[in-house]
Amino acid sequence: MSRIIRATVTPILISDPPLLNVLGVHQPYTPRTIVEIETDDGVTGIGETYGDTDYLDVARKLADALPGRDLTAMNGLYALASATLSGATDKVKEFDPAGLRGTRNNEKLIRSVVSAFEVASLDALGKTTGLPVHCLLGGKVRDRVDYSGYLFYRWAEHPDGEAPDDWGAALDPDGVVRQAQRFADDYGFTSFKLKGGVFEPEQEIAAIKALAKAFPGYPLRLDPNGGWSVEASVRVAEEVGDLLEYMEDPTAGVDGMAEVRKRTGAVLATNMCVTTFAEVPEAFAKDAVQVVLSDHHYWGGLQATRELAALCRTYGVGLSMHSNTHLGISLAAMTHVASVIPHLSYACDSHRPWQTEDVITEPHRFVGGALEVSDAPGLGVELDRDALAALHERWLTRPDMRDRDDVAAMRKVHPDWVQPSLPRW
Ligand code: GKR
Ligand code: MG
Repeated sequence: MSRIIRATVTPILISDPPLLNVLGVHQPYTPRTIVEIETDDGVTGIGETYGDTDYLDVARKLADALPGRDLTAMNGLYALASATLSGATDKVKEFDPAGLRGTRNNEKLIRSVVSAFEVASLDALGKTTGLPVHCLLGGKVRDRVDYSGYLFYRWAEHPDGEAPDDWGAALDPDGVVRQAQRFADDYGFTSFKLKGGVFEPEQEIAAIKALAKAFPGYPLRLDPNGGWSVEASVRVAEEVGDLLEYMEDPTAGVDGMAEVRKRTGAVLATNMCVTTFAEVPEAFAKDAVQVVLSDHHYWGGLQATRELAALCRTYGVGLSMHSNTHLGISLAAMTHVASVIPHLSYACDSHRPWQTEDVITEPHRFVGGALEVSDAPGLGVELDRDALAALHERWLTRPDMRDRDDVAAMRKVHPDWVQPSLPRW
């Protein structure tokens, strides 16, 4: 039995384009946490999760508690992390400053941290046994995992010119179609999700119509992060419902979602009103969501994602996959878990094409809009230590970017900007 001799937590800042959403705009750098777990066999496993200060604090405490434990004791990680947190419960109210991922509570914070340690443990266990992570999860049911091209309204550059890229602006239907075309040309995506909630619904309806015209038959999704009232959601469903494979969080809250469903019959997906196990019963009973977007980070890891999948399957609810700004370790974990869940029948989301940096030696490349599922031991990716050191150095020198704050970033351009209360429209 392998024992953990050391766990290391490294905070990093990765560059991020000025992507717009209902709350504001992404900052030029966004925090992530990289976890390494070393065993007495001389093996190191790696994991990745959110990097905002509250996550980092819990991750550091959990890392300190790990040496001496059995590598396979992954089911005990949540209890261990909870124990390290006791007494600090007030602090975590603020743990999701972006406010785009639903409930904020201790459980979700702990699960988000635990996920990186579970993934690192599985990576180490896979390297120890010579088995890929998907085998440790019962074996893949597909060799390739489809991803959707994740389109964003965006500015050409950040106000201070930091973290530049060559994508240009996308602020109208033509810009969105141009962006989708580049995604299709470069990565072969055959479905698209547009992050909405940025402009009035009518403008976003026009963008969806333009996408449908430019890419006939492609599955499309629109996600305003709960930015619309029930009335606005019904209007959007009437206008473009038949062009969308699902509407993602058109409105905030289970009751609003249930009403939109009742009035339109539209397929509704969420990564906002069902993000913890406690939220499942009410939402399913009210028929508020027909597709849950899993996310192994905040659901608590790869095994927890399978538990969610079983619940959804039991209640006839579909499963898709949510993403947030992330790098290749998370993408590898997402791909392994997506490969083992038979009824994950939608293309997964990934922000990864927006990131120009990575902490793995061979960053993934989407081909035909998909990634091959690796059969190499563990996750099948290697840590690039030079890159990790450089991104950590940035974290050290930029304390102003250590917590994601889309509202503050927007205020740099629009000084009067305050966090919009939802619904915006
Ligand atoms: O990156 O701006 C963003 C997204 O809005 C992200 O924060 C969301 O959590 O991608 C997410 C979503 O699907 O809601
Ligand atoms: Mg969403």
